[in-house]
Amino acid sequence: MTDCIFCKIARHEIPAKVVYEDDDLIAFHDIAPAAPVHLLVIPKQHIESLAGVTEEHQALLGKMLVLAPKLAAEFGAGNGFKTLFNTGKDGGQVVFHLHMHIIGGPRPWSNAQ
Ligand code: DGP
Repeated sequence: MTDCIFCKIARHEIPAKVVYEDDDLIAFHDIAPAAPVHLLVIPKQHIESLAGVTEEHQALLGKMLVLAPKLAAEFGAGNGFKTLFNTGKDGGQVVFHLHMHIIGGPRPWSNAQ
């Protein structure tokens, strides 16, 4: 999906503050952070949302989850963080490329996200 903003970030066609990258995943700072630490982890492969995953994506999703505590600790949220997948319009999803939010860091910050 060439018009997808996160696909463009994954292809380095538009800038992002990238914090991690491998063959399958890329992680970068959220443009509108909801907490001192707010990272997004996305698969490079275009998957619309968690509602679009199948058994073939199990390893990819596991890889995203295993990465979360490592990035959280590295970027200052080692004392606690939330992982969040907004899924679908009613789930508050705005960008329709699967992404995992990592939100945390020293309080106070709002739980609204
Ligand atoms: P949501 O689809 O509601 O789960 O959240 C999408 C998130 O993506 C939102 O927190 C803002 C972030 N975002 C949207 N566009 C960009 C962008 O171009 N660059 C970066 N770094 N983040 C973005």
